[in-house]
Amino acid sequence: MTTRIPQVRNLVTELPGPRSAALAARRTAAVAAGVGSSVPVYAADADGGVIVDIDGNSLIDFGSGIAVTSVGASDPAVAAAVAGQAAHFTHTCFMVTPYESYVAVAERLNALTPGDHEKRTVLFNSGAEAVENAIKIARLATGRDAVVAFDHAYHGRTNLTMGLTAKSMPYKKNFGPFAPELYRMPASYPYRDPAGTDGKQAAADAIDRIEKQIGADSLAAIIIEPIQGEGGFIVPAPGFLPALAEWARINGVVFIADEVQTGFARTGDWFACDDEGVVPDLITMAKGIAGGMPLSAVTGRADLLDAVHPGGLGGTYGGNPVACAAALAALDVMEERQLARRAREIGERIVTRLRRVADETGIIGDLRGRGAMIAAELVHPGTTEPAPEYARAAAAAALAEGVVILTCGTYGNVIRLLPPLVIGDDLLDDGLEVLAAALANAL
Ligand code: PLZ
Repeated sequence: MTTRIPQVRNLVTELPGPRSAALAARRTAAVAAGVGSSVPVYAADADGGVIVDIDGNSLIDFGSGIAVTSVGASDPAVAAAVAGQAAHFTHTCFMVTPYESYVAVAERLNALTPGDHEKRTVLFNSGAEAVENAIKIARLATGRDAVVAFDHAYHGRTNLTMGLTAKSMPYKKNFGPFAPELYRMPASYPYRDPAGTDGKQAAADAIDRIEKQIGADSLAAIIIEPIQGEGGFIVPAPGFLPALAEWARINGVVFIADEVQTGFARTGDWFACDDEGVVPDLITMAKGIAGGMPLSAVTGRADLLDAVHPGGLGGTYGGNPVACAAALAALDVMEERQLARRAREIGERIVTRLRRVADETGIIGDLRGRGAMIAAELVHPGTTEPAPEYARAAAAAALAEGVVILTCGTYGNVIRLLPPLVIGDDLLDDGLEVLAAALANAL
């Protein structure tokens, strides 16, 4: 693999360096305090598995901008597609003067997503917008109102999606009131919930509650992340998703898989649903779809999407032509470089290294995930008591050594790894050594 930027970790200042520190001061005076940043260094360049900051430090990227830059942050084919499209037209609005790339992206998504039934696609800008629209479509198509989401869920920050998101701080607190007819059900969280280790039983419990508290004939949709992302990379027990999907099918409830974080080769398949052969009625996608350009999509059953009256779906920027060009290029890169297979190799390397850390330190209560979406849930040794302070300390220590690590989890105690799928083994191993030492020192 050729990269523009040398694929090495190299610190030339303390972090943050002087230029980043100066920008932080400007930022405080200009940018709303409500927007946080995990890392206090400012980016100048990024390529492959490396982010270069404005002080000249080269950091290893284990976050991909929250699972976005799977093909790298400046893949040459994506960059050329963006520049090529921008040189012709940056925007016309698909609702005014349509263009081919939107149609081509829809064709690609219809073919790539699970199931060989007739499908349609509609494009938007953000993950939250895709989720909002999936719910709109499900409600219109079923004529029902209620929507079920799950414990530990994350679906976005707009009003409807905030309501679907489980965690109060920082996402929801004091931002209400939230939309009505949203119901929350227990998820399958095998590590924390013994009942959740039997996927079929966990689904039966959720279904029983749905039937008692809502009634199937009032329920428009069930929305679920096949692996819960922000909630802590929670992989449901086998059988949970298929049982929910099957119940939804029998009861005319729209089963929506939110694959915004799990999609596009990240988990070692095109989509996380592929693992158990689950075929959602609708699937929401964003993040990895377009090599870093803002684009999102709802793809699903043609009868559901085509139930909406002409003009009922849209938005000024949805399916922007520059983003569509980037998506077509990024999808080619994923196919040509077999990034789904690479995701599995990356995951195995990560798990092998972190398994040793688990044995040596006792602070990893659960090591889980799939493909290049791996997390370590940190606990006080010998207990299952969440240790968010270890997660914070380990992420900070790794950053000080030049490795960007994200945390997540309902309890804030999860270290998550989402490296670009184009990262090389040497860089990956170097980053893992840094993380291993940071975890060992967190105790
Ligand atoms: N659905 C499953 O993971 C976004 C959010 C980070 P947007 N996750 C990262 C943050 O703190 O804002 C996400 C997701 C799932 C929906 C979304 C929302 O996607 O593109 O951020 O709107």
